[in-house]
Parts: sequence; C-alpha cells; structure tokens
Amino acid sequence: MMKNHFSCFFRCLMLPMLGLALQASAAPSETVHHSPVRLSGHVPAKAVSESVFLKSLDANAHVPLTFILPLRNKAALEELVNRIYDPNDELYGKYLTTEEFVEQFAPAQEDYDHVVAYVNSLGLTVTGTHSNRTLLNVSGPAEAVEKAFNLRLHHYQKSNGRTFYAPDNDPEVPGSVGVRIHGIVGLDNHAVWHSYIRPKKTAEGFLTTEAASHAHPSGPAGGYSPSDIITAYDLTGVSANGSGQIIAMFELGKYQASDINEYTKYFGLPQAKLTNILVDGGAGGGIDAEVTLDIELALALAPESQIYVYEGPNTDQGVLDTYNRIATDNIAKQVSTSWGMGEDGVNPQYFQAENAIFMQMAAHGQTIYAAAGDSGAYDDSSSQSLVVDDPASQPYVVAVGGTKLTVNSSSGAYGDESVWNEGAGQGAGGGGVSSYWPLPSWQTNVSTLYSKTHRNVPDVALNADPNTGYSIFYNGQWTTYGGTSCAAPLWAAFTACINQQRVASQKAVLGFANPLLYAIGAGSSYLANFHDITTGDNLYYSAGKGYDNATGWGSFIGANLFASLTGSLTPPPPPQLLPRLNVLMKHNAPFTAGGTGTYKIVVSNHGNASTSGAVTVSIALPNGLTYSSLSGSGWTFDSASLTCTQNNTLTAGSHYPTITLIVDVDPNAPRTVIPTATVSGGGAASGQTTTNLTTVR
Ligand SMILES: [Ca+2]
Repeated sequence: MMKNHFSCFFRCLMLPMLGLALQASAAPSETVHHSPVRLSGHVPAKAVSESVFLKSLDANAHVPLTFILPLRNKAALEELVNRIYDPNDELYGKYLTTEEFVEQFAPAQEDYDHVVAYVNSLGLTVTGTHSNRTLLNVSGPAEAVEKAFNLRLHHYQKSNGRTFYAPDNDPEVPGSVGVRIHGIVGLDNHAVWHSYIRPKKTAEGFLTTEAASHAHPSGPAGGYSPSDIITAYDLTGVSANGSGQIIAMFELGKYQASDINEYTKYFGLPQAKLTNILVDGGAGGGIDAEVTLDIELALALAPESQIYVYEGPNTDQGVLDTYNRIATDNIAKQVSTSWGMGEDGVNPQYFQAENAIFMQMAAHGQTIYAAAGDSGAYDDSSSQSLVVDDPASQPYVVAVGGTKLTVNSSSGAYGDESVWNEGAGQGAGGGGVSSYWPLPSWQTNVSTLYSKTHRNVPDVALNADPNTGYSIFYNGQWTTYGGTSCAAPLWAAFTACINQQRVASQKAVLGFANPLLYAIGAGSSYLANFHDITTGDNLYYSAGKGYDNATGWGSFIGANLFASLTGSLTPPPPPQLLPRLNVLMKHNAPFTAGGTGTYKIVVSNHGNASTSGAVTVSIALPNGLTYSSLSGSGWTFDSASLTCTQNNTLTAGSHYPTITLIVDVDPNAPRTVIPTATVSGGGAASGQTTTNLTTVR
C-alpha cells in the first residue's frame, strides 16, 4: 500500500523534473563527436614516480578493465536522497526499490549498448554487465588494449619490491564514447586494498594466564567476549538480536566455517546463518583473519542475523563489482567493509564509481560502515602526509574510527575510553580530512570540525586497540584482535538490531545514518547517546569535547542510542507550511574552448506552501566563462549582476519556466569550470545553491 502510494507520488513529482533535465542535457547522439578525446586522471603519477621502470607489458598479458558510466540525473538523485533523509520532507524514509532506481537514475540502455558496441569493435571481450549499467567489465590482451586506447602499458617496481603495470598516457577514446563514460578502471594494477586488523602483540603463553587474572574482559586470550561488549557498551537492556535482518560483509578474502562455528559454540550463540556470494569467482588466496573476525563480531551483537559474505578479488575491478553487487542485490540493509586504501592512491574515476554505488545504497536505505584505517592521521603509513582512507571518507559512508576502551575488571562496566594510538607505525585510529570530497550538508552545523570545507572523518568510533581487543577464533585458535576492522562490523550489527526493531514497529529501516547521527551529535541529547572521547590523539588530530577528527562523535551508549534510533524520529514532526525552493543547473554535453555553451536553470518549489514575494536566482561564473545572454518566460534579468527575478507565485510542487543562460567559453578556459546558481526569496526559510561541474574540451 505504501509502495503504491509512493510510486504514484514519485512519478507525479519527479517525471516533470526529469523530463526537463533530459531536455536540458542534450543527448550525446545529437552532437557528433567522432574525433578522439583523451580522458584524464588515468596515470597513477604518485605510484609511478615512486617506482622504477622495468619493461613493457607482455603483448599477451591479460588486462581486465571496467568502463565507468555516470549516473543519469545525478543532481536529481542527490536532491532526492537529501529529501529521503530529511525528517520534515514527505519523502522521508521512502526508499527506492532497485527497479525504481534503474528506471530513474541508471545510465540509459542505449548509452550502455553504445559502449558495448565500441568494446566489441576493439576486439576486446565483455566479461560482465551490471543491472544498474554503471559498470561494464571488459578484458583483452595488453596489445589490444594499447592499440585501442593509443597508449603503452609499462611494468614498474616499487621500493618494497612489488611490481605493477600502468599506462604511460591517458586513454584515447572516440568522442561519442568519451561523453558516455567517467573513465576506465584497470589500466593500472598498482592498488591493493588493505584490511585493518591488528593482532595483539604478546608472548606465547601469556595469553592464557592473562585471561585467568581478571573477570573482565572474559574471553579466551584475555579479549572481549560478546557479553563483555554488551556490558561495556550498555546493550544489556536491548533484546533485539538481528533476527530477520541481513548483514552484508564486503570481503576480499575467505574464511572457514569451522572457525565461526567454534566461536558461536564457545559463547553459547546460535549457529551462524551464513551465505557466501562469490563475485567474479570470489576472493583468491587462503583464509583471512579479517573475514573471520568481521563475521564473528557481527554475530557477537546480532547472533540471529543472517550474514551474507560477499567475496570478490582484490583488484580495482573486483572491489567495484563486489560493492555494486551489494547495492544492486539490495537485500542487506546494513553493510560493513574493513578494506580500504589511502585516498592518495585512488584515481578520480574510481572515487566517482564508488560514489555512485554508495549513493545507490543510500537511495535503497542501506547503511554502510567502513573502517577508518589503522595508521592514525597518516593513512598510507609509508607517506609523511596527512591522508584519510577510502571508502571511509566517501560522503555516503559512515566512517568508523578507533578507541581504546578499558572496563572495570570486576564488573565489566564501561570504564574509560580514549583515542587508540600506540605510536607511529604501531596502530592508531584513522581520521582527518578528505582531500577530495567537499563538506557534506550534514556536517555543516558542527562547530568543532577541523575542516569547514571538506569531509571530516571519522563519523563514529568504537574500541579498536588490540591491547583491549576482541577474542576471535581464527584458523583453529584463539587470538585477540583490534583495529578499526573490529569497530565497523560491530556498528553494522548494532544497526541490524535497530532495523529489527524499526521493522517490528512498521518503520522504515535506518538507511544512511549520518544525517541522523549528526543531528543527535549536535543536539541536546548528545551525551546521553554517545560516549564523547576527549583524551588522546591519532598522531595529529586531538580528541576534544564533542565531534573531533580522531573519534567522530565517539562510541555508542547502546541502550540509549538504540532507543533514539528506533523511536524518536517517527512519526516525523508535522511539517511547517513553507515554500522550499530548489535550483537545478544543467548543461548540454561538454563545452568546447573558444565556443559557446548553454545552461538550463530550473527553479522548483518542493515545499508545502506557495511562494510569496519575488524569487531571485543569482548566477556566478568562474574564470573561463563569460556571460552572453539570459532568457526565460516571466523572468526579468540584470545582466550586470547576473540576477534573474520572478514576481509570479510558485505553487508547491511546481516549477518556473526554464532560464536559458548562454556563455562564451574562453579559448584558454580550464578543463573543468564550475558555475553556481543560488535561489533565494519567495518567503522560503533559506536559499539554496547548486553547482555544475562542466568539462571543457
Ligand atoms: Ca570527542
């Protein structure tokens, strides 16, 4: 019933908007682009500069590639996701099904087909297609890849001995393909994704004596048992156990079920309900402690949940395919990943490919937690610079940092918690500032952020110090493990319990949690819901009162945060009667230096009341673009200040006639220009600004 209602509402509201958007961004086929274009950002300059050239790649070497296609109507999707997570909006909690997502936001089938036809024409083989059409897996011999993209593939060796290949140039593709893709992943294979676990460093034999020396932590080898975690983080009064919920584990390794069975048996937990989903043939290599502890710790807090273990190969392609499978399956409403890489090792097209997947998860109501890394503020421990971890720094991911928790050795009650930091190179909770992602809207109202312009991480934290670590049964024996890898699955399991309760109360699942977690963090009930970590640092960022870039908002006070996340938000508060103005800015396919370009600007009213008084759109053009003309029915224009004014009333749910802005593109314009448009007035509570990232070729 809800679904039908929503589908109708969604269609009625969105289709006119999307129609406009499609109209505005002229289909690539209308403009013929047969001359080849060089894509950008495909040479891993940092890795190459730190390596020595060995030789050319063998002509017959097998090169797997993934073409990345951008989402259709990404700006509209961003706006929709914002509304889905706004408790005052009527779309609050109205998540999209996979079918709705594909219908509205997947790249067009004809664009996908165009790229497939191009790949076939090159003599490369399509090895995998995806239902959301954002990825296309391709493979071929090095010789064919070099010829196809007019570049050379070279073998390099890093100072640590590892070899990899990388292209000597960006790929060249026909213009008609260039406008349909973000880029190509896999022309280099320098990236290896790390897991974030730390075994406790201790002498053999010490483990058993330590376990016997105190009552808590009570697990084998002196680590935290499931009941220790429940006691310390105040979950004793929470009866939810994850029943009916599926937790997805993103993994690039394997586990053996006998380890999991021994863990559950030892602690008196029900037998684990495990399902393995092998992506691209599954992970290579043997069993991995990371996979094992992810599963065991999820079961520690949500023993009745089903665990779907998505296992893929440790390659760029394998990582994207595995995340994308979790999103397109859309059966797990909580996801945990403890695999990542320093942002400085990630290419722009890769950031964008991951981002599209995580945005789809948010649209579906899937919450993904990512370990923030184990090297403190210097995520890539080989570098001397401040780096945060991908995917934890992605804007639709909840980043989980690390603390050092101590408990009362007699009662097991929460004692003290500080930033996990054992010294440089020895392990510390990841955190800092993204160098890629701008400040997300849900971080704008936090006064203690280190950066006011870029995404701050982590968002939350939990115990991660191996010296106060968790008892894990791995490869036939008990070991104590720490690392932010332990903290992420525990948050996912906590979310499974929350979603069990929300479903039982006929509420939507939690979904992407940051808007809500930050609202609680910045509100008056913060200290009732979170342990605020105020002592220690992660080698650079210090903990402090409230949010900090070492531990985010801190760790959960289980029962209280559980109550807040299951009860306080629904029914949503009655909406205020206000117009809510939104502005969208679209452009026709890439601009040409020395030519002209057209932007279409649409102002709509998403509120529940008509506008009152004049509505103004202010446009700001960057260097490289010069004003040529403005037009649009019912608007008056001031070409000196680039403002557009409407005096007509705009009723709720409707939009004004489109504004057409024509600009001259400077012959020496930068490759990327970003104009902005801000709408204000009309009696709306606040203005709204949109940006448009335009490529100049
Ligand atoms: Ca704090």
